[in-house]
Amino acid sequence: MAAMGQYRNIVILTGAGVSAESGIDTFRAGTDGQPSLWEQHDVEDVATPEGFARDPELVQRFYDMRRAAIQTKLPNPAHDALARLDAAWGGDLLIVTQNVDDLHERAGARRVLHMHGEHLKAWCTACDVRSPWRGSLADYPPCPACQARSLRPDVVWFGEMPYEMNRIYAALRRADLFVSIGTSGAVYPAAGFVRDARELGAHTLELNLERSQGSHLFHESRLGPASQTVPSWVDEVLAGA
Ligand code: BV8
Repeated sequence: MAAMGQYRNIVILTGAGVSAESGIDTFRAGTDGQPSLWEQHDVEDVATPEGFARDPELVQRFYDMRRAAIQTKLPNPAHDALARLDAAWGGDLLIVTQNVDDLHERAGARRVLHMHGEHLKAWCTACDVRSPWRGSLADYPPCPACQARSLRPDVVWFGEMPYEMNRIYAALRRADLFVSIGTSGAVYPAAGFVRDARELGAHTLELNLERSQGSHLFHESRLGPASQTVPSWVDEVLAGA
């Protein structure tokens, strides 16, 4: 097992920036000029229950397009490094991801929690069962469990409760290191975790392409692309730095 330097229990929060170099669009345009999701779609229309009730076809197509797109992408060195850390780390480690892609898992990470749901799952609003799903939902296929044509993306929209909040706060209470990677710090409650971790005594580190809305809350911020900053940080922490 890895040398255990000054840290034992780690919570890592990831956002769209960790998947950007895999070719998955982030939500908010950064300075890198990449297209961003919320520039092309109004959040209210495609990422809220109200938007889904108003125009379900629009929302289903928005998620169908993204669900198909992620299946053509590959993990990048940031995902690979986090998987390597997960495999080697003897203490507690939890990767809390805001992302709905499966690139952490495809890189080999095991201790992953999708607080905003997953593209590759469908949630039946008739029987509440969640099923693995890779295809389209816009043509209203039957739920594998109850056959009702009531499937929606298993994704947490604005105004909906993120998943496993108790498990996340329990991990934050035990953490002595909190690392935030590739997130703008724009959306709560995820954006508040750094404040919670800090108040609970953890060291807080941000790895991001540019300063985020929460940068001032971190003990330390390292700027650069995740494919570079994450592997070098993982090497450091495995060396017991
Ligand atoms: C809730 C899934 C109650 C869907 C998403 C007023 C004040 C405070 C809060 C609120 C408020 N009004 C409303 C709220 C609550 C609301 C909220 O926070 N709104 C914001 C807009 C103010 N939140 C909610 O509704 C949440 N639910 O609050 O329930 C509750 C409260 C407490 C406890 C329990 C329950 C639910 C929000 C979930 C919405 N769903 N995603 C989908 O994917 O389609 S949100 C989505 O945007 C992401 O999941 C993520 O959470 C969020 C932010 O995105 P990021 O991942 O940060 O991506 P972004 O593009 O913004 O930034 C990318 C970053 O990466 C940038 O900083 C960039 O510089 C960097 N980067 C880019 N390239 C690279 C890079 N970094 C490194 N390397 C690179 N190569």
